[in-house]
Amino acid sequence: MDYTSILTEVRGRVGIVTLNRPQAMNAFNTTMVTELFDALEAFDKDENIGVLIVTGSEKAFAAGADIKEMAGASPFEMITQGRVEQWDRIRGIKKVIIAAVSGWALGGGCEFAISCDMIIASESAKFGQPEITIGVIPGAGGTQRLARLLGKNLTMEMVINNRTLTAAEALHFGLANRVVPVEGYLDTAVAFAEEIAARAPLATRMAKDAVNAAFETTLAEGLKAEKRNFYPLFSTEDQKEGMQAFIEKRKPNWKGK
Ligand code: DAK
Repeated sequence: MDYTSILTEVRGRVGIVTLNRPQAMNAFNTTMVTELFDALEAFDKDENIGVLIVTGSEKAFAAGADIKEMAGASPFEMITQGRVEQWDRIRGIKKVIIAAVSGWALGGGCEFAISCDMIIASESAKFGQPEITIGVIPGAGGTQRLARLLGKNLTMEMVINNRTLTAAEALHFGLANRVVPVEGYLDTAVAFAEEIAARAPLATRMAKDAVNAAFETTLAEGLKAEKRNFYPLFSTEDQKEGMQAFIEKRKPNWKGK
């Protein structure tokens, strides 16, 4: 594919999308958003890929939506240009997505990172929702996802008073899974992704779906969603192989069937 605002790369069973608008701190313009989700969906369909990574540069994961593109928009344009539908495409990705975040993850950049399944942060990563400073509020899920991840009070501070979280704070509050040195942060994320890509693919997919259900529904409905994903795995070759391998004290050989 000929992308203009992202780069794509495959390392082993890991598909990597790199946001690539260095002149604008990787701010999301319409083209970059479309390309990002097109690339993620293509990797999601690719049988040779097990896990997806989205990253930016050392300096900026993404500094939010492109303010220059958005500044003159009318409410009608904001709605009809399909922006909401575009951002929602992340919810359709079945494979695990890891955000490898270094530098600024602001506004839509922070919202995108927390829409992924896990975050590997470099020591320089900074997470924030500065929309209030330009007269708006988060529009890509920030108020909802941050509140679920961090609780009400810290989310209020971030959204209302532009509190930025350092990488160490993000780790402390459970936003980041790991904080690693800036040098080689992407390599660390790839190694982490490879570990996940080597696991039973169907179980991994069902696990992601079940955990996500916890953010969408009540406990009772979430427990039902978990059961709906648990029992069908007993019809897979991988379940038989995984349990037999345990009994025979050997490594399982996953088929994704
Ligand atoms: N948009 C456009 N350009 C940006 C940008 C952005 N968000 N962030 C940085 N740039 C540009 C700068 O304008 C500058 O361009 P030139 O002046 O060189 O042409 C270049 O990138 C370098 O930036 P700085 O000179 O400012 O670099 P610094 O190191 O001094 O500062 C910074 C870095 C990231 C702290 C700073 O640039 C900054 O504060 N940027 C803005 C951060 C921000 O306010 N982000 C929130 C944007 S609002 C929606 C979905 C999503 C959204 C909305 C709706 N729907 C589904 C409906 C999301 C909204 C947002 O994210």
